[in-house]
Amino acid sequence: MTSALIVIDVQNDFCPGGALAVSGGNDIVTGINALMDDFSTVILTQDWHPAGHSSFASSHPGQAPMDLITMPYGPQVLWPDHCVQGTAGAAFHPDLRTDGDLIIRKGYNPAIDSYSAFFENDQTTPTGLEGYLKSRGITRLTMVGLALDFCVNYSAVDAARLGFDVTVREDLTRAIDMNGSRDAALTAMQDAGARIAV
Ligand code: VGL
Ligand code: ZN
Repeated sequence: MTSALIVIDVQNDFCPGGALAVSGGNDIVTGINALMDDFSTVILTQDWHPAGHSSFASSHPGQAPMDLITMPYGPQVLWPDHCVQGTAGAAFHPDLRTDGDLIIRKGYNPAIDSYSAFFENDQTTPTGLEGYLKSRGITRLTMVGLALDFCVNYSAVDAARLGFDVTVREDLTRAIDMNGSRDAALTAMQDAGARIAV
């Protein structure tokens, strides 16, 4: 089986000091860099929002970050402005190796958020990653990165549903963990058939 490492959203805004900082987000960089040596295919994802994105609380008068609203495609957590295209916050962590094969950007549609590396949050608009992997004969995926309970979770669940053999290296992730979202994510990923490894 041909394998790929998928490195999710290891960007400045998800690391301490960033706009949507995940506690300990920077601690996983060294381990991820080392793990890249074990894979012939490495794919990085990058959360990449236009200014004024509909997932930002600032785009919804009267709403605050972490509020939950209903969008035409379903429930959506509202976030602080983060990973705005071309800003320092959207850049990869400066120590992250970026010599991978493919960088896939997501969340650029102003009206739809995109946690998953495979589909936007409408769960139907593809990013193209499935085709990239399948056309290259890749069947097995290892996932690491940020945040465990959002973008890693949605990516792992979608990948398992698409038939990939998925392992999440939990030690190389960190979670936002709001309202039990970390535990819920671990359950969701396992229920979808992903393996949680440390
Ligand atoms: C993410 C919230 C908003 C993530 C991205 O990378 O997990 N979370 N945008
Ligand atoms: Zn985002």
